Amino acid sequence: MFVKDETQFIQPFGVDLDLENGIMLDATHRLERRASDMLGYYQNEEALKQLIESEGDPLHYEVFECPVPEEYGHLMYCISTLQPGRIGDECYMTKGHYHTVLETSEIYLCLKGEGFMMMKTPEGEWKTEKMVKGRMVYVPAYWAHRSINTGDTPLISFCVYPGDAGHNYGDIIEDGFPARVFLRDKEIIIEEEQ
Ligand code: PAN
Ligand code: ZN
Repeated sequence: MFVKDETQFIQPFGVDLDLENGIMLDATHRLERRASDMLGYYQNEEALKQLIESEGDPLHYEVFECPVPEEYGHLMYCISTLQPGRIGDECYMTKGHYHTVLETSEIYLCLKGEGFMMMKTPEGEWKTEKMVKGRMVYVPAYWAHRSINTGDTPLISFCVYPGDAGHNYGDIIEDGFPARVFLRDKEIIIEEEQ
């Protein structure tokens, strides 16, 4: 048999995407992150708590996925839709993560909206890449990544990464990223942490 142990044999399939609204129509998994899931991530925690109280814990971002074996050789893919808004004057962002298997990369194709991909290495080097409709960002192996929405519409991306990559959120909860993105007087400001 030509099939190896570490990689399941599955049937080919197709998936319909609503590119306008950032929805994967046949998605079997929809991961939802609300404002309360973001406690501890923003600089102005008080502003986040106020938002949760006054707006009833609004949706922050969602990820649509189809099940593919989480194994070497397969490719995970998803649509990630990040709402627009500010906590204080810090732009809405995803939690961000390293891949558990650090030597795995990811492609983000931006379908709508605008913002940044914030990336950092375990040694603290950091880099931002502009995300805008039609632009692709390559997140190389070893780089933690977080999307940030600087616009006033949802930031929608299609992502592809190795099936065995996994997600490590713990290191970001502990150390954060070296820089944050703010919108002040309509100007985007990328500020390094002290
Ligand atoms: C993406 C992200 C998605 C949500 O699918 O998981 O945009 O962001 P957080 O994982 O930071 O909450 C990806 O990078 N997968 O590897
Ligand atoms: Zn990733």
